[in-house]
Amino acid sequence: MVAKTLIIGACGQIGTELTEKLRAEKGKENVIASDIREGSKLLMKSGPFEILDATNYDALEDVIVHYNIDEVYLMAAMLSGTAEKFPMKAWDLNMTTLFNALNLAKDGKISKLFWPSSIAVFGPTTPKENTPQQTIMEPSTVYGISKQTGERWCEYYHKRYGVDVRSIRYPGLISYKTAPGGGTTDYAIEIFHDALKESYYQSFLSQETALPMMYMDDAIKATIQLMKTDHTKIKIRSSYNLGGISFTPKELAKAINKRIPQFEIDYEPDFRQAIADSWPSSIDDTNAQEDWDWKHEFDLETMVDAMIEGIKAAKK
Ligand code: AKB
Repeated sequence: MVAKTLIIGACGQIGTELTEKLRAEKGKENVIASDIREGSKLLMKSGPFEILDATNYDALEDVIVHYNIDEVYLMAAMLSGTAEKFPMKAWDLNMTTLFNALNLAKDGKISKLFWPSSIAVFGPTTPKENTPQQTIMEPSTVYGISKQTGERWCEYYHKRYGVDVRSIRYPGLISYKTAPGGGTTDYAIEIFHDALKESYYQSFLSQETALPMMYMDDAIKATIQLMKTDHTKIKIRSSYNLGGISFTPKELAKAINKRIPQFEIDYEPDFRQAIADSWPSSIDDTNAQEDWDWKHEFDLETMVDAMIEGIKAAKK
């Protein structure tokens, strides 16, 4: 029998594409999408959908029992930019949903849990280039603090209760199917939409701000690959570093200029500059490569092509 999957936060940037991919792989009736509010009609019609507030333990348990769920992808979170505006709300959402899922796993209600961490777990005292898996971690953002704390709890629940929890420290994720929600790396998505619409973009990060990034197809591939890996191979139960591409707004603008020659960019850094300055500029993901054969496919040029083609095709 195919294991039934629940995706929490299915209408978000990662959740939408993850739901689509898992439904294609496992059959639509085996993948239950859920979110606190309705999302795209396409996603809601392509299989079972539940309105679910995952901070509510009983409501989450009801859905899990009702559908006989085996594995959960907990993709609901408040991202870095928004979390700085609503610190307590972000802490509550990011931690309560994680504890609810970890406790349901501990009580045997589900057998496997995916929880996303982020490069935000690192801070200004972390080595910036090729940041290792294990290093100084003093995050200075609300979002980063919640992700680092979450990682410690994931490892604790695995060691103490045997919970099969798996996690990735996502870099900035670049996609065109769903708008991102309140992150610092969102400029790398907005730039494409504005370039195609008005040949101009005002960046909220400075031109030399290098950040680790990844095209969504690679991120979805990594997530599903990690969940399919035999549990004996998973050596890290906090969260795996994941590399991908690293570029600055200036380098991205140059790559877009090759395809849209009239495109122009200005730089007007806002409060998100301080967040970006506290994060690594590139990531060492040797552990993911060694433990579960991770390898990314998209580089800067192929990602730019995919974004421009994707946005154009979606408009037709
Ligand atoms: C954000 O910018 O907050 C996210 C992240 C790096 O986790 N995209």
